[in-house]
Amino acid sequence: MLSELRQQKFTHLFQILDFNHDGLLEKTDFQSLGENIAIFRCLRSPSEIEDLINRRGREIWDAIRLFLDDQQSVTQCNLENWLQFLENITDSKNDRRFNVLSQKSVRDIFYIYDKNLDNYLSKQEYLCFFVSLRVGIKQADECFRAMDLNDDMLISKKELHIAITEFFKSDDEGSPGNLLFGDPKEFGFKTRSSFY
Ligand SMILES: [Ca+2]
Ligand SMILES: [Ca+2]
Ligand SMILES: [Ca+2]
Repeated sequence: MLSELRQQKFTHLFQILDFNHDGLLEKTDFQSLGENIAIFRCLRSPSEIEDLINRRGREIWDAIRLFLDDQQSVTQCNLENWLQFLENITDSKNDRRFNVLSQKSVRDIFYIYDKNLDNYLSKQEYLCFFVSLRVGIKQADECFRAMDLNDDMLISKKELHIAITEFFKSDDEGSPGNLLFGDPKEFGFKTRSSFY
């Protein structure tokens, strides 16, 4: 069973991914979010970064479909399915797979958002991450500071990896990584009309 905190975090992530806010994840949500990221990251086609964003969107969607139906006839994923999908990925029996995925996510996020290639995410680069995911930037400062564990005003790959692991695994209200995609409490479980 997922704890209430993890349900809240995963629901928040669902709302970010559900680009057209219809309460279902579909292939088009990942395509639209990919386009949005490319716009806010100021990518010009053709772009290898944009290709990676689109490829990852397809991979995540395919993984969801595969989990929900071996025949891949699934065309939609509701919140309940999404929570089951993440419960499975973050189950301790799948630790090795989770670790591979989290390392890959760190590499991808840096590939997309570390614009000046210094192997750190500056606050400005992190703001781009927030805006491209349409997370309210008024929380960005608090979230950035929470994840910047050594207070050097930069997020290292290690700090991001800790944050990703905490976001998906931690049941502790005080874990800084809970704030990776913004404060879930600001959005969590609100109705669609009050959410946007
Ligand atoms: Ca949708
Ligand atoms: Ca950088
Ligand atoms: Ca730091």
